[in-house]
Amino acid sequence: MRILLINPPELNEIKATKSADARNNLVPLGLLYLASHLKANHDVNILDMALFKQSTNELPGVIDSYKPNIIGITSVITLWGAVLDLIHTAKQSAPDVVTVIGGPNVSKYPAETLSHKDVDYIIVGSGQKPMLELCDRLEKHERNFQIENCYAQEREYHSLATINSKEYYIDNFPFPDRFATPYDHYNASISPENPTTSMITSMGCPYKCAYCSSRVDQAFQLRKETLVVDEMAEIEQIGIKSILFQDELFTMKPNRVNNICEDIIHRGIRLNWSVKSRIDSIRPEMLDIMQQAGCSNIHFGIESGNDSTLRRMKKGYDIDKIKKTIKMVKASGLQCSGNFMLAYPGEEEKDVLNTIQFAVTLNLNMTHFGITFAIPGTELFYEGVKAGRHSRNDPWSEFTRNPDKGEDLFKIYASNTFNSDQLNKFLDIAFSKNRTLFDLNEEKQA
Ligand code: B12
Ligand code: SF4
Repeated sequence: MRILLINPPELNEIKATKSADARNNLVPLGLLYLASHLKANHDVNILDMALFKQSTNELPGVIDSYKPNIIGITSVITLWGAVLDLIHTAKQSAPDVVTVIGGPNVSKYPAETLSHKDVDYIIVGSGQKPMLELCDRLEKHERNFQIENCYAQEREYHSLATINSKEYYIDNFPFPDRFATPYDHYNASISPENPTTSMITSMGCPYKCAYCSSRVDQAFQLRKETLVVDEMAEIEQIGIKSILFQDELFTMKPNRVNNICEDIIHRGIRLNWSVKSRIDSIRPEMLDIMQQAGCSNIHFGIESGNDSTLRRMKKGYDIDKIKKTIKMVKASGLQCSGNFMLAYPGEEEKDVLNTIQFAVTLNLNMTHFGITFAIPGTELFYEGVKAGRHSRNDPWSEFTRNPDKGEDLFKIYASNTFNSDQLNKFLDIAFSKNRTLFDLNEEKQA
């Protein structure tokens, strides 16, 4: 079978932040994982429309020349409108093509997703195993089958019981196929050298922050340390210079961090890399060896400058801890960057401004701000439903059936205290007072 995997364009994206346009070009890692697994039995092509800033009307040309039997599209919540556009366009230009949607956005609302008749299948959770089985069965012209974690148009839904079973552990599958897209086109401003690729050493997160979909979507799994370093060696051989580790929490287990770093040093791997971390999971003894092994930056989900908000978020740390950790990391010579959420439910204007000012005082190498929105399935989302904060009972259900393309997400933001003008003003202030991706990009180009 010929399978076309698509990373949707960010053209009609609903923006929860200002810096979406200044984003870097990052590899669609989930699709690279799928490609390496599927290509054992099938011919696979990835169309990275985000990288090449392509529009939906360029899809028929690609379908004409590649003639795929199956089109698989990845989805995040803010690109749902673009995903549906692609699906409709695909079916219009090739009515026999089988369409499959996967990725973080499809798990919560299978019925709503399949209310779009052009969607033939959806796959929830890790896609490698069910997608391969689906493609194999379709190749044999089978029609009546049940595949775990795969929902079909106009059929009974299957149980999701195995979504997080051991079978879906990432180490059971081949490394991502980094030649499936033009690896030398990907870059990140935070990387000292490009090209940059992404990698994961774990999936999911054991913490329980109220707004985060990680614990809802994915059981926590750690990869084997030696395989992590094997993959890094492969990346270095390709000629890639930097890695962004996309794990939610690279630094959670100090021993593991130490073992990985020692192995990197021992094997003489010379790559730059950066990680994401929690404020309370950094141990001083990690910082030296991480730097020796090539780490240049730690990105923290700091989120707020208010203790009361941090408590409502269930972050498990306070402002004092944030200050101490940032000071410690900076003193080690590593760069620090941070993420902040504005307009968390319960916040008044002074709290939002306080978070912005707090970010200024931390003087990070890069800061990023977004307006809080309630991702389906999270505690914050259910709190909002209970408190009647959303204009409808479950706005995402309606959104999945009928996304309002071109409009912004403000009407379904988590807080109902501020209007869109106020929220935009907060973003303007936050981005103008802090060093953001825009500044980093400008500095790199200069
Ligand atoms: C890197 C990243 C980004 C990058 C994306 C760049 C890129 N090309 O990957 C950037 C910085 C642009 C980004 C932006 C945003 N992100 Co983001 N991001 C991530 C992050 C940290 C890593 C993604 C990753 O590589 N995962 C590892 C791979 C292996 O897993 P995967 O992508 O899920 O793929 C597997 C399965 O989902 C499935 N699958 C995926 N696609 C498909 C397709 C088919 C056909 C099939 C069958 C299966 C399948 O199989 C894959 C292999 O097992 C995740 C958190 C995480 N650790 O996963 C958040 C995450 C995906 N992001 C999230 C969000 C909310 C956003 C933003 C909306 C934030 C914002 N407020 O602006 C924007 C969306 C804009 C956009 N255009 O994507 C949420 C998604 C929630 C949701 N339900 O949609 C996540 C899960 C974080 C979280 N815990 O809340 N993000
Ligand atoms: S916000 Fe970060 S630490 Fe909290 S649950 Fe999500 S990934 Fe884990």
